[in-house]
Amino acid sequence: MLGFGLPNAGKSTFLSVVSNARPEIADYPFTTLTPNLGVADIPGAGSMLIADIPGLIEGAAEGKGLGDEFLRHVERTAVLLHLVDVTSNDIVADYKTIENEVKAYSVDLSSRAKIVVLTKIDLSLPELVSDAEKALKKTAPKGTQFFAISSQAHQGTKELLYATLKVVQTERAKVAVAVKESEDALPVIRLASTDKWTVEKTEDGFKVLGHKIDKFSDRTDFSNDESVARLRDIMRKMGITHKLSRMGATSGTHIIFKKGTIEL
Ligand SMILES: Nc1nc2c(ncn2[C@@H]2O[C@H](COP(=O)(O)OP(=O)(O)OP(=O)(O)O)[C@@H](O)[C@H]2O)c(=O)[nH]1
Ligand SMILES: [Mg+2]
Repeated sequence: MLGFGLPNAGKSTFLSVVSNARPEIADYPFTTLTPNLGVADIPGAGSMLIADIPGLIEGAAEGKGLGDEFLRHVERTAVLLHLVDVTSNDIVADYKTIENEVKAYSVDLSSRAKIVVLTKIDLSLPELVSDAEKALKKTAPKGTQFFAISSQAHQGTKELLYATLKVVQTERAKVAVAVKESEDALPVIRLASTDKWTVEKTEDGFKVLGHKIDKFSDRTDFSNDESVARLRDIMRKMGITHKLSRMGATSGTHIIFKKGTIEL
């Protein structure tokens, strides 16, 4: 399971309360600079590996803040916990900011099981917590599970752990992807191979290959601006454009697909 959210949302505090990890916690953004891992033992139910990643901000997919590179840890987790600070002035905006950044990430995570967690409820009032939950329910996809917790007061944390483990176990059974035993014997779910892509620098530009992107590029009419614009959009959404820029491609650089070439 992996917890993500805006900086200061209470991710590391949650990890410290439910697992053996002792991450740094502080009342300012970007306390966590590299991911923290912990194991949560859930009496009578099992145990679960938990990852706490640095906070994401708007523009993370383009490298803002600490960027989205830590989201790669998401690729190995069955369940995502999106933590939202209930004391924020605009909870729905916070939620949307993070969801948009995750959407812009190179791997399609839309089908990954997700639980939304309101944090720090000891600092709020029950009716405000319930209002926040109602507002988020309108925005979140149907069927999303919601929890409200206070890590500091140990309120709701146990219930959240049990529910998360249940989803982890369901996903393990359901998801038809490779499952291997990791060193500590915790099952790890791998990224579906169809979403993977590679970028290779050649003499003429950059070659882009991958099951899904090949399908899109095969359907592209390379002589039609609109069709090429659509391909560019897909490249951006899959994170390929981001990778290309990091590798030194600039506007005008040739990007070579199986059946045609475009300029970045
Ligand atoms: N009152 C209260 N404060 C909390 C709770 N959870 C976290 N905090 C406080 O919120 C602040 C941020 O907590 P962190 O756990 O460091 O937040 P984070 O999401 O890991 O932040 P980054 O690593 O910067 O992304 C700290 O001052 C915590 O003490 C809670 O349940 N109740
Ligand atoms: Mg942290």
